[in-house]
Amino acid sequence: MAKNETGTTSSDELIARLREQIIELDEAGVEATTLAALDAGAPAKQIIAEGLGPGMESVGKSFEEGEYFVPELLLSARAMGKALDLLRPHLEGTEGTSPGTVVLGTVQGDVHEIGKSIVGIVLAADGFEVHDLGEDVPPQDFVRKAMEHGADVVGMSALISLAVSKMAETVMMLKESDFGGQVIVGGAALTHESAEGIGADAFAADAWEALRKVRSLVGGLAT
Ligand code: B1M
Repeated sequence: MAKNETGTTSSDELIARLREQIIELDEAGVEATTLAALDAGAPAKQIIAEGLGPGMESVGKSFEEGEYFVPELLLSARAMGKALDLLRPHLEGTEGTSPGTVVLGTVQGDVHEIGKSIVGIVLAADGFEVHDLGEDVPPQDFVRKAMEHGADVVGMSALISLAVSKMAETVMMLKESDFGGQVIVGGAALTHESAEGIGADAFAADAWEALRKVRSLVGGLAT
């Protein structure tokens, strides 16, 4: 790894290393490099968007190509989780009045929770009151929790194609209930078009777009 004139590794190089360490399933390396990247001044958002995220993308490709199997997916997810724990304090911190309440979860039949958790962390960092229901959440739980917390927005994530029909069912149940708020969806199984097709009010491709859209949905700082 190249070092600059002062003998330190640049944050860009550390982020590139992080991408490789996710692919190599090197959990200890991922933790050490995440800390080093933070020390080198890299923003947590950049570490996720340019290091960890692309690393996971590559792991997914290797899985598709039959080079990696479920145990490798689990190891990459564990390394990503450790890195997120280190990054969380650098994404959180807004004090004061909450701009709104969000109930969040991964839909029934889908256990992928990393992207959804990043969305939750980013929203909480902006001051939103976030109730994360976790993964594999049945439609009726989304409705019950949305009503219980008086949510302004329900956010749902789906990564596997088979879960999209459950998401559609959940959107329909929310719209037919007394929940008067809005619904945002995201995750690799969705597109702008399919989100519209299942009746969601908004779609976001990543956590930061989700933040802009949620702000806009609650009538705050629209983009
Ligand atoms: Co699985 N998996 N997996 N997996 N897994 C995918 C999703 C897959 C694309 C891999 C592949 O084939 N290329 C594929 C789905 C194919 C499909 O249906 N189209 C797949 C499969 C097939 C499976 C199993 C069926 C494998 C099996 O058992 N044979 C199984 C499914 C089980 C189930 O859910 N019922 C399975 C299991 C798993 C693990 C449990 C091993 C593990 C998850 C562990 C965990 O989450 N704790 C896992 C993993 C790690 C992956 C990949 C490699 C990585 C997912 C990830 O965390 N990405 C994934 C391949 C890939 O995505 N390229 C894959 C990083 C994360 C930051 O990105 O979640 O997309 P993502 O979130 C992004 C955006 O999508 C967006 O913001 C985030 C970034 O800012 N976003 C939102 C997400 N949610 C949002 C909500 C919003 C807005 C934006 O608003 C509310």
